[in-house]
Amino acid sequence: MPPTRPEDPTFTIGATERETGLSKDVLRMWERRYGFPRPVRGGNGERVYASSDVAKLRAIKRLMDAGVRPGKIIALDARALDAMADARVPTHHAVAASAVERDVLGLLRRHDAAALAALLATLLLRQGVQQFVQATVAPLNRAVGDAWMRGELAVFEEHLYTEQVQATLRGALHAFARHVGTPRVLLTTLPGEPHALGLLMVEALAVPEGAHCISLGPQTPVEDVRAAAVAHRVDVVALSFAACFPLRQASEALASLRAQLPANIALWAGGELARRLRRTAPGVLPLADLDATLDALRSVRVRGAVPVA
Ligand code: B12
Repeated sequence: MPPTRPEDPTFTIGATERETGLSKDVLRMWERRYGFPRPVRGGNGERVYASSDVAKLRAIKRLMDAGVRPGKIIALDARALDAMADARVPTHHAVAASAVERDVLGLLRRHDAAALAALLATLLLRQGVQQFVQATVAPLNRAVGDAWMRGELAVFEEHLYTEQVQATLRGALHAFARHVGTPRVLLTTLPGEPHALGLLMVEALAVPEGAHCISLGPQTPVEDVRAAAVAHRVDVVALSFAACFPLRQASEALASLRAQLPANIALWAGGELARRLRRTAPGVLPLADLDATLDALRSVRVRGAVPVA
């Protein structure tokens, strides 16, 4: 472990927990089990962590979030961990698209919120809301997520990105306020799923297709989703699940909701996890990407019937 320099910031166990997302118990348990991290003791015998250890712990946590077991990587040095994170980030971007990504990531790192808001608004006006969601926001989400995964973006920078995109989409939707339309779509996520951008992306796709959307925002208990669906007389309940949401929890919650919902209300499940829901949720329509979502919405207009499963 590189020697710590006196000017290097040090972290208490509380600060290390906040910085890394790893609980105090896990930090103490790893220290005992793996001999890492190796805090020194402060004047009162409290643990004091070096910034290099905290950086390595963050890299380990990012890989854990992508499904890697800590025991397999804890002995690796920070460089090897970053290389492993890089290897997990698929290089799937066409050259053209990366110009916008480079600009947005640059503005996020320069903390230039005003220029970011202006760029997003310009792209939306140039492309129109549906194209903006599909051709700009979807790839940007991946670029921002991958940059966070590689430790190239801080959590607060990712948060700024989310807020700016949400503000841009909400601005467009509010400029188009409509109080009727079909199908009537209830949008939300279940408890434990904080990713709410997908809901707004679907709403921005659906409203221009004539749908009337009621968004409850993230984390609504299953029982309340049923009650809201009945109260708002909706045709569709549309839920979003990011890749990191536990599959079994999603399948069980969807099955329970399907059983509680009146049969005439369709249940759509979207988000990256939907790719893995195909076999596990009868009576639920998994829609993993935006093209499939648009097809489902357009088929309502063409066939006058809501696709159910
Ligand atoms: C912004 C963001 C956050 C924000 C969300 C803020 C907010 N208000 O929404 C915050 C900071 C809360 C967050 C938290 C976390 N995040 Co996050 N997040 C993202 C990010 C960058 C972008 C936006 C997003 O919400 N995407 C999720 C949806 C919109 O995208 P999608 O699943 O691909 O869905 C697509 C389609 O299916 C469709 N769609 C989406 N929803 C729906 C719904 C319906 C009905 C339909 C029809 C279609 C549809 O739209 C999308 C178009 O591309 C993504 C990166 C990415 N690649 O998307 C990471 C990402 C999803 N997060 C990730 C992780 C790991 C986390 C954390 C666990 C990190 C942590 N340790 O704390 C926590 C989650 C904690 C928890 N309790 O679950 C990982 C998941 C990796 C994995 N394979 O498991 C990702 C992919 C980043 C990465 N590259 O590693 N995150």
